[in-house]
Amino acid sequence: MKKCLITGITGQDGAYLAEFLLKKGYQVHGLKRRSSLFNTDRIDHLYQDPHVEGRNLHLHYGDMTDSTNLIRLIQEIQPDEIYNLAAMSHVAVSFETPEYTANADGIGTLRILDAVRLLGLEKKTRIYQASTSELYGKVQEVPQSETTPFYPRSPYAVAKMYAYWITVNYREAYGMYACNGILFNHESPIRGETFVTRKITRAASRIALGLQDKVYLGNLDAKRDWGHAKDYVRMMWMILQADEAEDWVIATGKTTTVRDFVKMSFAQAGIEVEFKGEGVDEKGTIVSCSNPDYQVEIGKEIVAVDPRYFRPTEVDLLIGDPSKANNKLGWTPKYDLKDLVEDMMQSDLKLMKKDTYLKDGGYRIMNYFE
Ligand code: NDP
Ligand code: GDR
Repeated sequence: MKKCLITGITGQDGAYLAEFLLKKGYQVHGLKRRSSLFNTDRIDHLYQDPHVEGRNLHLHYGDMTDSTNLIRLIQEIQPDEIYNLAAMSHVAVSFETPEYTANADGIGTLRILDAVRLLGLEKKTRIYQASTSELYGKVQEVPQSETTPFYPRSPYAVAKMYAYWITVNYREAYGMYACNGILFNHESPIRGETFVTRKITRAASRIALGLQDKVYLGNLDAKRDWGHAKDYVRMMWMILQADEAEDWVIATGKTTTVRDFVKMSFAQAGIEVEFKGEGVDEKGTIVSCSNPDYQVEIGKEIVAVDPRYFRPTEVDLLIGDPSKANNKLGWTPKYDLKDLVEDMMQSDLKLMKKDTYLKDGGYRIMNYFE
């Protein structure tokens, strides 16, 4: 039985990857942080009672900023594969916490690589590093591939750039099987609520259900290559099964503006939204609603721009070229953007409906929409 360690198992990708690897028959070990509240929502359905013999999911307390913890865990587990997914992954927040982001996302990766080397596991343990399309930053070339130069535009991207190169360096210096997956944005119903896609699908659901009036967004012109997280975690595993350790771009090859993502999301609820105005004065209003379940007001302004969501330096356009992964590993995504939006909207409409029951029952509902 193969053993793997997933850092960031409580995050979006960690949860899907854990499920995927358990189905493949792996013994899965996950690193979770101590938190004052339960933080395992995304993997609770995979939980196995620790009193039961022969379980395959094991959670360990730890942190990417704690070398001794990582060394001890890797020594105990002796993993065949490590998926290093843990990171302070929010680009805007990295401008607020640059030093911590460098420590967790940059030096954290070094800690994993060096633990494997120190423990003499260079020939046994394969390492996947969660690299990102944010490395491309300011547009140098379109579409972006494995050979496109990097130009990071945030403390997050700069930290991930260190992580990218230290992974390449340990591969070349010590012959380790260590790979970067340069993944473009991937989303899902369990995407963190403060990333733009989930913020939009939650808001569209809440507005349709009469729980929220409006959503404030930042740069509506930003273009992203959005895929489904389920397709991308499959590729993480495929990367570590390849004969040679290499770096790979994973993307859909299509790009869409934030504005169009808003329209597509509302359309899933039968609501047509039109945008008018320029820059910070741009507004989105409801033009029509074909779904009798939703009592929305035609002409109501439901999207506005709030400059506080603008970033000091922005990444305007991301569009990936996944040809290498298509040709060499046979990877193609199963979900397109329409499927993704449908999946997220169906899930959020169901989830937000719970709040209507709470509201009707007199309970105060959460009203924090960062
Ligand atoms: P999430 O933000 O959903 O999850 C991040 C995970 O890292 C969580 O489990 C979080 O724990 C954990 N974590 C954060 N800081 C630490 C720390 N100091 N020590 C230990 N664990 C920590 O991210 P995603 O699942 O979306 O992304 C996974 C990885 O892939 C990240 O490295 C991200 O930067 C990268 N990436 C993501 C892309 C995307 O579009 N989703 C695209 C390209 C790269 P907790 O739950 O306690 O907060
Ligand atoms: P990104 O994702 O920065 O690409 O990083 P995010 O969803 O945060 O932003 C995408 C684009 O939308 C614009 N935007 C807004 N973003 C947020 N969060 N909130 C808003 O209100 C808003 N309005 C407009 C942003 O300016 C940006 O242009 C994600 C993360 O998962 C990273 O960890 C990962 O490395 C990259 O994707 C690939």
